[in-house]
Amino acid sequence: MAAEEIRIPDIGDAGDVEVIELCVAPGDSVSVDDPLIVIESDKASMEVPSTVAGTVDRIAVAVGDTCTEGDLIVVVETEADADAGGDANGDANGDADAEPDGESASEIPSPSDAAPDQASGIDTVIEVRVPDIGEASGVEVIEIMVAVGDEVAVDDGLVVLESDKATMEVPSTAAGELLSVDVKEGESVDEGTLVARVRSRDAVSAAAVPQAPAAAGASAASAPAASAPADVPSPVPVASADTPAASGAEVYAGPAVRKLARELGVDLATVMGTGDRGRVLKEDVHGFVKQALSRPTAATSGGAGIPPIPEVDFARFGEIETVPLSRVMKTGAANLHRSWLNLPHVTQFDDADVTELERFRKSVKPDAERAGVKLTPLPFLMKVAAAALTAFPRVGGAFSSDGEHYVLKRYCHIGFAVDTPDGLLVPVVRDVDRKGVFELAAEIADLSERARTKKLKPDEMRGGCFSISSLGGIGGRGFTPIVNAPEVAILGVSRLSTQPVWNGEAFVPREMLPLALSYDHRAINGAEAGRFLTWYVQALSDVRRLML
Ligand code: CAO
Repeated sequence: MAAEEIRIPDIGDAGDVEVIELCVAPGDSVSVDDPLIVIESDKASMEVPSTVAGTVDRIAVAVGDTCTEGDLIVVVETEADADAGGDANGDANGDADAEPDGESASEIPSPSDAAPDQASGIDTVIEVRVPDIGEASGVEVIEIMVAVGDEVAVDDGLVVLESDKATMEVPSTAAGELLSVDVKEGESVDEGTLVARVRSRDAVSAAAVPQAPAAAGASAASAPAASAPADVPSPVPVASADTPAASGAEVYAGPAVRKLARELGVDLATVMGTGDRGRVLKEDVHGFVKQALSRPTAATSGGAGIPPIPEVDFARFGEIETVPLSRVMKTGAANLHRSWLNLPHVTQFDDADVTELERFRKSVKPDAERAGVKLTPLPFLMKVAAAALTAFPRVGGAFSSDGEHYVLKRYCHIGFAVDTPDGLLVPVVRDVDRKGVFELAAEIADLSERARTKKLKPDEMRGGCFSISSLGGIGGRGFTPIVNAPEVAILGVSRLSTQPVWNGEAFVPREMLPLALSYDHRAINGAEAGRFLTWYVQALSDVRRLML
């Protein structure tokens, strides 16, 4: 028997980390790579796996403790001879001879454990690895954007990764010839996984992890195990599910809990966390499953007791083609369904007379063009919505999931639906109340362009108080949008048209904009929604009212 001390491994530049979960208890049997504890930094949470097999003798940390690299966390009794464990200090000092080495103690592979460089002369081979991808792990490679032999520039996308919550490109950290692509489509990768190798003649980018030419024997173990992912630029998240309710991204849970939820098919966003600051614990996931299983089920029912739509073999009726849905589309569909089922939706309609506003918009379009922005009605609709939300703060608030309280927000962030080839995305414009219309137009153009080219960051799709879905550029006379929960209301905008309007004496041609306000009837009642929409319509009809 030998007592092996397991310590916090190299965690790059993460600095102090908090212990947020203990995965084992004294007396538990553990195998190599079994998670012992979960630690969390500002950027990510990660499991610290056991580097040996044996029985947990002692746990040296508690939930909430702050630790750093090299701190003792667990003592494991092993059958092996004490020496066999080598450096049982988690190899914080980089002793590569030790059997349970520093790298295996970290879930993040060393950035420089590379194959020998084939380059000669002054060539440098740069390894491009999966950078810090937040809490996402086991993300799928959905697209290889380059081929061996390609010339790539710094920041050129090499591969596209997709997690539950986002799609992101991994950019090249060096310019040069692509020597290898080390991942395949469909493969699951984590932070630190080698993506590609680039032969670079340029100076090595600070972000890159160079493999020195002919540096045979260079100690791989001497490279900080987690520093490369922390050093390399963040991947460019390019799309994210339009996330109405708490998305997986917003759920506060450690990787072990996320893994358990994945295994059990539980959507973490629907689990109420009972841990500190609402953290979802394993017990919460188990309790959720237990409760779901004990619910009465009807043999003829689908989810929520709704009769399922029958499976049909369409091929019986003619030739068909099955097209896989993108992850964004799937997540979006689930979120829309969840909002539709959870929120009692009511939709209220009105037409705004935007004749004067349109005249004004057209008159300032040349100014906008000179300022480099295209001025559509949307930034005006957004700006006036911000004023309406200030006048009716409950419409931009949130209804607590326990039905006990209401959240009023002292900020005014408005999302807008963007139709992209990957599915519907809802980027959020921050502080709309504090921005001018030209500034809003520029932001709308930038966010929708980046939504369509997969360059949006997940954070740019969070934090909305209200959403606008504008189909005005496409057409249609009206539609009933689904609330982007946990927001309370969404405005559907259709195509404006010239209508004959009675002014008390005669019918006059006016530019009328059809609007539909869908709202969560639990959060606001019809009268409040009616007042909100009426206020909004009047303000659009005469924006001078905003000065009153
Ligand atoms: N009525 C008439 N014309 C309108 C209009 C309206 N309500 N809104 C916009 N237009 C015009 C614009 O002025 C522009 O005309 P010009 O090209 O002559 O200047 C044209 O329609 C195209 O506008 P746009 O779509 O490029 O720009 P936008 O600011 O109106 O919208 C965006 C941007 C990103 C919201 C839009 O491109 C989009 O993706 N819409 C789809 C949203 C969607 O899918 N919603 C449904 C979600 S399900 O609830």
